[in-house]
Amino acid sequence: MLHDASHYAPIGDKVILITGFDPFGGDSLNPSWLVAQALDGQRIAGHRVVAAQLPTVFGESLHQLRALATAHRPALTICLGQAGGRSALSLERVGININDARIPDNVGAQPIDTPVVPGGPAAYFASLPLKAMLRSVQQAGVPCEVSQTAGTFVCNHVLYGLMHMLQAQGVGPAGARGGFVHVPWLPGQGTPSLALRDMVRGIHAALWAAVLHQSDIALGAGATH
Ligand code: PCA
Repeated sequence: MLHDASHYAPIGDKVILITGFDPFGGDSLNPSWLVAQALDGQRIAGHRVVAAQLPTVFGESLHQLRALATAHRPALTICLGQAGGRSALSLERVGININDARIPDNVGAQPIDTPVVPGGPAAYFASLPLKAMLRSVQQAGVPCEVSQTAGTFVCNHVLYGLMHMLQAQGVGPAGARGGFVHVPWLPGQGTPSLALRDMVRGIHAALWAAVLHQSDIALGAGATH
């Protein structure tokens, strides 16, 4: 974990919190954490990046995210996760209020059709300028897409829980924004894959765009299915 006291924000320094997950499902590494680590401490347009690892565990992942948000009060929170089988960085549009685990999480829990937040709304949109981020990542030469589903495992759980914290519970500073990006496998984990340096370059470009665009641009990136 990199969020020790030395990473706490001095007054006036805005924080970008970027998280990655520990390995899950039999993998020995998780590229989302390698990307987050690579960006830790970087300065982006007057913001400082703080990286932290979340466990691939229902419930506990959100407890830790809440503690991080309370400690660092990030202006921007972007959680990263691995999505094996995808070929591009996937900017997630929406988190839904459901846990439906196809495989057990890292403590063996496998919830089926339970809510992330009992009584919560069906879904929350990410509060990120997705199209501006898409353009920025593509201009950096890294494959990128807008995704309409973050699945129903721990990544969707974290995206929904993050947006519930920000939008319903007011955790963090006023105007704090957040969302989620899935990354492909690394070469050696499976096919298709993306090199770590490309993931890092792409996420860096996405963070730049997110900080610089308070509102989004109009750019077609929808899907028919
Ligand atoms: N990916 C999983 C959970 C942890 C991760 O990196 C998911 O997509 O839900």
